[in-house]
Amino acid sequence: MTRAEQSPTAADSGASATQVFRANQQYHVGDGASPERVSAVVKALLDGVHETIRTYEVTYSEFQAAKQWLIEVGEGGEWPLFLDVFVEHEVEEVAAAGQQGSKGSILGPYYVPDAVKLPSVTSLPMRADEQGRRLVFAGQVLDTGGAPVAGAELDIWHADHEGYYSGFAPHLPEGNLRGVVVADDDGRFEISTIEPAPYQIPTDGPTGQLVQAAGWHPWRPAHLHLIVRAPGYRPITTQLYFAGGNWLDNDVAQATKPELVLDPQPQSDGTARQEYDFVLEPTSQ
Ligand code: MBD
Ligand code: FE
Repeated sequence: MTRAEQSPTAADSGASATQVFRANQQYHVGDGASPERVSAVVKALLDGVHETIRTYEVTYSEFQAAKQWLIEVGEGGEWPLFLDVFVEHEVEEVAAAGQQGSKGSILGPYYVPDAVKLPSVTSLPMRADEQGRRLVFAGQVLDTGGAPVAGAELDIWHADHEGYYSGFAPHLPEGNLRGVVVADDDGRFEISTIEPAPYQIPTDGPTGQLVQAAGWHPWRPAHLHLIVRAPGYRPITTQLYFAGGNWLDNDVAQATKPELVLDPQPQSDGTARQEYDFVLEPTSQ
């Protein structure tokens, strides 16, 4: 196969993102919110739509084109992609208000639960010829009082050297560059992997078409995803970026924060090393 034939399409990643979301989500339409809250939130959302239509004198053909686009986002399975790129950062900011411990960021559409469990000093699963600069990511998980969190889990996943995620690109082996690393009794970990490339929203699907039609760019800066968790602590979902990388200052998903930028230092063995500690906040009292 040529590289072009192997390249994942928007449909590959969109359909799998929707399947993964439906398999994992614990929420159901109609659960939880009171009629008063549903009414208030949905009315505010619709008020915004109506106001936009009046302000921009939106035409019938634009209205019908929008309807067509919305149908295609659903059929292409791109609602997780679209919502995580353009909306999730705001939900994360509201959720994080008043929380202590390490900074978080958005989950995104490419998390797959139940990755392989790995010891505290480990390499992520990768291909024999995996490309990219070698990265050693090491540190300690502490609580807000400064005590180590023994056995904390670092659920880590990231894109490869071309910006593709395993599970959402048919040419990649299942579980590639994904793992649940279990910290040692001092909360310490040392993870060997490769540096990912920036992520590009697929240009052949409806989200990419919108981005192009609006003259925006489709890029996220290179990033590692992590969920750091331990019983009795609030889990931290976060992303870590790389100093000097492209798109750091204009992430299409608006999910960067200064505290989340790494600067791995080149070592004599050719790897780059980064120390980073996580701080977890206790859930109760
Ligand atoms: C990603 O890799 C990602 O992390 C987010 C938040 C959205 C789209 C692709
Ligand atoms: Fe990502």
